[in-house]
Amino acid sequence: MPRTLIEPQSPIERLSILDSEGNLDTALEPKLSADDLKRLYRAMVLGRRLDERMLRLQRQGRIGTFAPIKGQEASQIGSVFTLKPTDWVVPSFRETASMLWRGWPIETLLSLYAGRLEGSSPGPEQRDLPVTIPVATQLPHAVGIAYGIQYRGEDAVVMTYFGDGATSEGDFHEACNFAGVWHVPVVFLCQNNQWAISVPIKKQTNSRTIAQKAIAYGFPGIQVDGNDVLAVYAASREAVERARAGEGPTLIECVTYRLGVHTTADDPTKYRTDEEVKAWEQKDPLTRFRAYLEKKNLLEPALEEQIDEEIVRGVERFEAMPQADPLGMFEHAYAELPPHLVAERAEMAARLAAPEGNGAPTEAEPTSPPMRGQRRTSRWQN
Ligand SMILES: Cc1ncc(C[n+]2csc(CCOP(=O)(O)OP(=O)(O)O)c2C)c(N)n1
Repeated sequence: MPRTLIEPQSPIERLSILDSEGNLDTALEPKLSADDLKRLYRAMVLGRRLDERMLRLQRQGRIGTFAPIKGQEASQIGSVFTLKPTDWVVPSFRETASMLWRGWPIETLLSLYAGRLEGSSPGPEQRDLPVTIPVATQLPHAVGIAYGIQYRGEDAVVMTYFGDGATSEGDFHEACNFAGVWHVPVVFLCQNNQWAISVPIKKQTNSRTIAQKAIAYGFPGIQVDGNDVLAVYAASREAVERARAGEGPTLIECVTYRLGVHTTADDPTKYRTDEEVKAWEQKDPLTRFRAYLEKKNLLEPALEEQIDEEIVRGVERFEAMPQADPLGMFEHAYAELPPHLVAERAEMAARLAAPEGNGAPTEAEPTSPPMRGQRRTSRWQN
């Protein structure tokens, strides 16, 4: 029998509309109203300014570790902008700008990073899932929600976010596989920011693009300039319309860059060069879109001051909240706590109840044996 060629289902397009030199492809320019363009820019600036403020709050010890978004505002806002409130958003841990757009109050977002449960509770009408820390585990959840939408015949789509690193996880492939088989209304939005902590994209995949992985699962994939909000918007709108029309999933790869630290616990100077960062700073999504709006005379003079004021009010509301209850960490993971956690909770409750200074660790015998695989500390060894 001869060898024959099987054509893959679709080639991979790359979309760019407004490049970093300010060149605009007018044939591809989306028809957005002046009001929409201003709303897009405002949301990107809010994402950037809150991110900068959060970094300072973290350095002052007023919030804990978080993952900054600087450089990824166009990927997040260009995509989330295409959704209706009745659609679903399933984020990873770096979607502050998308979440703000979806109506998460600033104080609620901050409270997550201060250990408060509210930070993981969307409003009653909000069709959003909370931040997901385990990489890629949100993707099968997104497909499950999309399957539910299809099963009930609802008019809604799901947009789920993840990074380039997530595409190495089995969860990504399982989610894409079932999304393709079931033809469900889900948009996979990959923010390829070049690094998964210290692992560069070239060590993550040997594929030329992440977008092409969609072909294996039988649905369209597209690569876009993730720092070009117009391109992200155009590709997302197409994908969302397709999903809404019952034409199944799409994978969008936004090629972008994380300009800052992976999280506030990370030091990127250990693994990437200043030259690389500087080159990407030249492609900043905000500068580019600002120049585009300037030409259209759509820049609002006091916008940044208004946004900063909004952030100040949000931080004030956050700081007026009571402190998180440390015992809250024992809730919600297990219906019935395993014995070692019952012991830990009792120990912590005793420490919290002790008068100041008396809650320090003691060399006393532990109240429960270590779990299998748990490392023995000096306390266990006594
Ligand atoms: C299942 C799992 N493995 C490892 C980690 C530790 N971890 C946190 S973020 C991260 C890299 C994620 O990279 P990517 O998916 O590209 O997203 P980015 O942080 O670049 O936005 C890793 C390995 C984790 N949170 N979950």
